[in-house]
Amino acid sequence: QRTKLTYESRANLAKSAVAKRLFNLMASKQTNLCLAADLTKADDILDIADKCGPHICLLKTHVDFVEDFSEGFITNLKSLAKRHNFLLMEDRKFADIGNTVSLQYGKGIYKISSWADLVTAHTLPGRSVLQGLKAALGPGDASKERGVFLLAEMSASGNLIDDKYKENSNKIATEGADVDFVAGVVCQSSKTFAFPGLLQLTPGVKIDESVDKLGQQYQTPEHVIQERGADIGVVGRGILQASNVEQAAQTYRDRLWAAYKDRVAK
Ligand code: 5BU
Repeated sequence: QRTKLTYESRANLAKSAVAKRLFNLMASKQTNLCLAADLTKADDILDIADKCGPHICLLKTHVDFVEDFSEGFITNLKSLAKRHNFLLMEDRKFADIGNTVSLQYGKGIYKISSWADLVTAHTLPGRSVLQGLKAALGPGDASKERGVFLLAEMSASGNLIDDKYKENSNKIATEGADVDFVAGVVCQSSKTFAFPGLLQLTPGVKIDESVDKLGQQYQTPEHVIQERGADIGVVGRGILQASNVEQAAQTYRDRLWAAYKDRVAK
């Protein structure tokens, strides 16, 4: 069973080079916390990345709501990622035809493929979404340094994803010529996929409060790791709105990691 294996043993099973890197980073840094840095000012994102950097394996962005985006912001974010040893994920949720996602990934103001180690994509368009994203990287080995998390479930209440969609998403993640480009799956349940070389990323994590006003549904760190099979827990407002963000990051890190240690020990 996937959830019983350690991150270091699963690194050897990963087909994606970025997934392998992330599994190893998590094991050596002892963290399975992803920070959702959902702030609208570049300096505020850099500040929180610096404060929480020592506690996270991954920093997740939504660059399209950063009001003062610049190349300098990306340069600084990349240097923080290097200094504190975490990867960058742009949660772009690509969902168009191959040619369009290729342009959205590689071009425009954000040039996402030039800096984001990982991106997210919907499986709604089918396999061509992977082919399109890969095409933005050009020929050669560039895709080895980049990876995609495919969405198989969402934490929003009333979302339209059903069992058939989940099953087909899982097939796209595990079968076919582009599986070396898939680092993991964004989902809410361990039953969504079985392959241990993929990472399960689960958003909707908070110590208290079970919902927000706009349909977000939360689970505790222990619940997502032990009952829902998450490998990485995504925390945004649970940390961002704390009076001491550094301390909150430490708390989430400790609780997510302890839950993982418990899971593999049982
Ligand atoms: P929160 O502040 O912890 O609720 O932020 C959660 C983040 O995860 C936010 O950036 C969302 O865009 C993201 N997310 C999510 O909440 N639920 C999902 O199913 C997916 C992404 Br996919």
